[in-house]
Amino acid sequence: MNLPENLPKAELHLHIEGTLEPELAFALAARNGVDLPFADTHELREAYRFGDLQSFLDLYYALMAVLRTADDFTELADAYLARAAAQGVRHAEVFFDPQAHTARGVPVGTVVEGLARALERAEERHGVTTRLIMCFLRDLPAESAMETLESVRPYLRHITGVGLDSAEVGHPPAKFREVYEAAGAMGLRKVAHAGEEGPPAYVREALDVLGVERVDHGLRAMEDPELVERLVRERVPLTLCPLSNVRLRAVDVLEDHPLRAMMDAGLMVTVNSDDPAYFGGYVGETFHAVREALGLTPDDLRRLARNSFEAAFLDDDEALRAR
Ligand code: ES4
Ligand code: ZN
Repeated sequence: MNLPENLPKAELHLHIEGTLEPELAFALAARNGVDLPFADTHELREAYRFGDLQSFLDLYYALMAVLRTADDFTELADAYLARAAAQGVRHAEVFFDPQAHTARGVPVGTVVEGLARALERAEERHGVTTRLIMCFLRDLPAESAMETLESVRPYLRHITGVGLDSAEVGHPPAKFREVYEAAGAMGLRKVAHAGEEGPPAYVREALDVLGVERVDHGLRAMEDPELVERLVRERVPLTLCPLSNVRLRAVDVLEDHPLRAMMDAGLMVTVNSDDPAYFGGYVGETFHAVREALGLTPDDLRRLARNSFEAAFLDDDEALRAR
């Protein structure tokens, strides 16, 4: 069906580990002999009542224990790409968290090669072009991020950029100044989560200290009119994740989400799913939900889709072909 929410679009804020559905988690647990602290998928879904970012992250890191082999990562990414393609995604920029896996004894090469296998065949299989972005866990020391960056040198052909995620408050972007400088010197593009739970100052720092080209979330920028003006003037893309913001209690209900106000302010915003297995919807469902809750028009949805291709790490001719 040609629903307005299924129009061609790019997804720019998607954690591949956040696409781990309960059914796949249990299948991989059985295959890999991993014990999950939940009896079944129903009991696991019952645990998806989050109070804030940290309560989500605790479950997100715990469930990753089932991801062990390159095939596991390939299967995970393939399942996401198939679902995304069915909802109109033509281009996906996929985040992964190398440190969450190396800390469990899974080599970074296993993760990258497993994901890359799925991503590289996605254009042929699903009609989706892809990029891979490695995120540093900001609640770990900057030294660990630097070691992680060094460790992917053999796999750089698979990796387009770096990002920054996990627990935001107390871990300002400036903590990673040197890591981002080194990433830039390696030819990597730069994004960072900022202004999800953290203050507007973190958004400024991500721009000024890290030199990011896009801001992931950026929700709390709305508290600072001068910052909004700058983001508009510089056309800095913000990758919003409205369902995530509701589930992690950054906004009370979707009807209160500032997406519409941000569009009206002239901000370059995109709509994304973040961790769709946990937050109640992939990008098609997300477009549908914001359309209903905020009364977005077909024109608004087309603008969001256009923004997503403009903000993507694609050349102009690639972006045109993807649309
Ligand atoms: C995340 Cl929603 C969110 N925020 C920060 N870090 C994350 N990692 C995965 N999902
Ligand atoms: Zn995120």
